[in-house]
Amino acid sequence: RPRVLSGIQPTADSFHFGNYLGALRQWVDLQREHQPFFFIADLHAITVEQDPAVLRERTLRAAAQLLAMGIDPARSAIFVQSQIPQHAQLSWVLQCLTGFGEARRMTQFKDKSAKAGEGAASVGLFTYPILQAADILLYRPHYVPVGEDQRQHLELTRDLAQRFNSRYKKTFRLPEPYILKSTAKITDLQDPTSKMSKSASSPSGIVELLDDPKVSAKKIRSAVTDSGSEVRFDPEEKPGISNLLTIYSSLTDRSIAGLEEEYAGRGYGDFKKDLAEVVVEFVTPFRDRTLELLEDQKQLSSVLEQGRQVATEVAEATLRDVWQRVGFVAPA
Ligand code: AQP
Repeated sequence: RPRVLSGIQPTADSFHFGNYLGALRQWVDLQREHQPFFFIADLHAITVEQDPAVLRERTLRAAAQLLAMGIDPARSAIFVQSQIPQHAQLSWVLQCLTGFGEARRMTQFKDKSAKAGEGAASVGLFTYPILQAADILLYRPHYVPVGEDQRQHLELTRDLAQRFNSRYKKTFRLPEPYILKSTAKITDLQDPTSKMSKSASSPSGIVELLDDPKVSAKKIRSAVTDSGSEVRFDPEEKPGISNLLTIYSSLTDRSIAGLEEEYAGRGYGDFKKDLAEVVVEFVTPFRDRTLELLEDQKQLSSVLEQGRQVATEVAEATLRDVWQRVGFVAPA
């Protein structure tokens, strides 16, 4: 079975609709016919300051949410990145293959460091995409399911894999991004030309899966819409309505054309009211299930331990090849 790998940062109390529709839903679907490795990216989380107790808590909440959305530990290895030391070790080798200018071109770093203010961004935030390349290449996956914002990092990953392979010996598979066009960029409910993002969106622009469902419904009902009154998919002219149509369509598996037809002549109010109900129906059981899973920390730890063991086996084998190819002397 082809391998897939992806990760998510434990940097909020809850995943949001961008994370879920852009990436996590594909994780769930892909596990049927692939061999998945899914990790909680706590090493990435500390590229910006984190409270240690909160980080620990959020890591477990992330694991519970993954299980609640249908990641099955019998099919997928779910693990915590910091428990596999090979990620940081491979990252060092890849950093030594990355040009400074090449790293500086990463747009996510440019955006985030600009926000942090002159000189305030950490070196970790700068080298983040290289750690991400290591996360991926260690497991030699075929596909990496992510949102559109990760495409450039995936390209860097492929470049580094190719560079290592040609400088030393073919070691890494060149992974393909797996980006679903329809949900590649879920946008902010209040600013529908920007992506929904935990660090950039205002509270009313972002729907969190673990929020009180009533609050989420209200956010949908007060989402910014566009001029006119026609429910029509047109991301250029109607970014707000198009984003809501995307969310509606992917939560219900109904086609956008079918939804346009259903709401023809009915105006935005009806449409948003119905979508708010769809959202409530989705998040309510998800939230209950997550909270239930969080009650049983023993079970969560055992899922993560099982994942750690599977991941370690693969990561150790890859790193052994890398160390040998780079020219490091093996211990006697
Ligand atoms: N708005 C989005 N639309 C589609 N996909 C998205 N992803 C994130 N936002 C959207 C995808 O979610 C996965 C997890 O990404 P992450 O752990 O890097 O989460 P994140 O980037 O921390 O989420 P945010 O909200 O985007 O955080 P900030 O604001 O800190 O950058 C990835 O596959 C990502 O593509």
